[in-house]
Amino acid sequence: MRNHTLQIIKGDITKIKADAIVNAANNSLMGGGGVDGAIHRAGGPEILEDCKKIVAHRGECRTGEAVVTTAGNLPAKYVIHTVGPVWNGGEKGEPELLYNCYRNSLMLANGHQCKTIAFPNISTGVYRFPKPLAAEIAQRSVRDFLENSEHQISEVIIVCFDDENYKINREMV
Ligand code: AR6
Repeated sequence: MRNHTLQIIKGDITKIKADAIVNAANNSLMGGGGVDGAIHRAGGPEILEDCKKIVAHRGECRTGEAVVTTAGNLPAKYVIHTVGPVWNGGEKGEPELLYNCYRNSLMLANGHQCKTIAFPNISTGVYRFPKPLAAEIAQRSVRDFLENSEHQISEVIIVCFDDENYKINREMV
């Protein structure tokens, strides 16, 4: 029996009241534009303070990996920061790295007793990952995790900000 769902919605991830929301960060974890900028702006300075502690303690976040911080003033409990690959033609391991972003974020959320988690369309902005391929990888990684591992996640939401990602992701479910 399936006791979990994958939902595709259109919206702003900073407004989502999930146990964890995922940030499409960069290796420095020091903030940036796009969804990263929106999360730090809406969540306040506590998020960056946690990021600085993580970097001081264990260095930058490698591409495909994920770390967790407070969600500050956001309605979520945690922000999971993951670093998507920059698209460089697809022969530099980009698909596997993007797959790992979703998988590692889900594992970290599960380890923090999260039941609900929301993702943006990682790497499809300034990192230029082709949106249809990114959608296929995102949904495959989420489904592989939900169906093939021991976990307590009941709901995964992919929050699309732009119409193009929304359409592509909806048609792929
Ligand atoms: N809610 C949900 N999705 C959003 C929001 C939002 N508020 N704002 C933008 N998006 P990008 P990347 C979508 O560029 O490609 C940053 O500077 C947007 O429509 O934010 O992984 C980091 O610091 C797009 O589909 O992330 C890194 O340096 C998606 O978020 C770099 O950008 C991802 O676009 C990461 O690049």
